[in-house]
Amino acid sequence: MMESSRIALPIGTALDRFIKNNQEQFQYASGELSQLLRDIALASKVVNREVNKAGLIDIMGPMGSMNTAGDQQQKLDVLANIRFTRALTKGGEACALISEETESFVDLNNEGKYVIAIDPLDGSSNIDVNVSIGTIFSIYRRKTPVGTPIQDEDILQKGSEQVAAGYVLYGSSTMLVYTAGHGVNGFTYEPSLGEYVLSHPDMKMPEDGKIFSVNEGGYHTFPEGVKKYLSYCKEKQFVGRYIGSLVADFHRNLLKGGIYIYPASAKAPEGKLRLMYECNALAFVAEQAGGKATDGKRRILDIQPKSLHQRAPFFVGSKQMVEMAEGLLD
Ligand code: AHM
Ligand code: MG
Repeated sequence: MMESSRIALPIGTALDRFIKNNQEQFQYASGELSQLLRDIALASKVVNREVNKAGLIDIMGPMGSMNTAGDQQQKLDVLANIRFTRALTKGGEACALISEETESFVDLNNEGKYVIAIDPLDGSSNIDVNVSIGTIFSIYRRKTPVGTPIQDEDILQKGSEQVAAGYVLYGSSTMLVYTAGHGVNGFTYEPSLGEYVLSHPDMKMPEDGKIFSVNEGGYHTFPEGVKKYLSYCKEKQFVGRYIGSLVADFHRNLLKGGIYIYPASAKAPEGKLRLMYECNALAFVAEQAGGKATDGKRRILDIQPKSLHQRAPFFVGSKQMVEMAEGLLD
């Protein structure tokens, strides 16, 4: 049979149209995954509107409650969680949600075939100070038959089993970047149209780069290998850039070439970032763009999660930079 040749869609194509046109690239081309991506995009538009109003109305500041990781919840964290949960529940394609904001997974008690892991609003320390923040999402196919109780094997899947993943960056413009395992595409939100439009087709991370992004406040507690790598970056007079919003730091390095590091430390032996809803999605995007992601010893996507809120040291970015860092770790 003759292979049909795909015509690349032009810059400016609306996200909906792009998803529809690429539907048969999904492993299980049924339209449900496309609908899930559309639900996520829709919820992100609502969150974007709220993020943009944050300085104007009284939705800023701490809630006075803590999330499961012990962080103080911000009103916008909570709002974003509500928006995404509502959109994904209504759609019916997702049967379970794993979120940074809830202790155990949420069973949606439906016939959905997909499991979603989401950090609805990452970079909480930047919410109040008008600095970029993001949403991170991973989509998995459930393993056990629909109609039976959800099991650990549906929830605790390795990153390599993601069928799609991505992020939304609420920055100087709002962008949605995702992969379904066939490269990475970036869409910029056009507020007057209310649409995400293709602005960054087939994104590739530069093989090598000069930007290193790490919170050096904990330097004295970092493993020796990380200290050595940071010395190397400084000897080479690389550029230090750290926003403290994972999505924003990752996105800049994806475009310009760089490495983001959140290492293990004496204080946090497993690092800070959460494997299931922070690291895995960005590791998938990085690899699909030609980059690399490791915990220092293992490929992030190969780590078998044992719990929902498990943490992992995270080294992600341009392939050569990550390999160089890895080579110096014990
Ligand atoms: P959060 O989920 O509480 O927002 O924490 C995750 C964030 C990342 O966005 C960011 O890269 C990192 O924490 C910054 O941590 P630190 O302030 O320790 O540098
Ligand atoms: Mg987070």
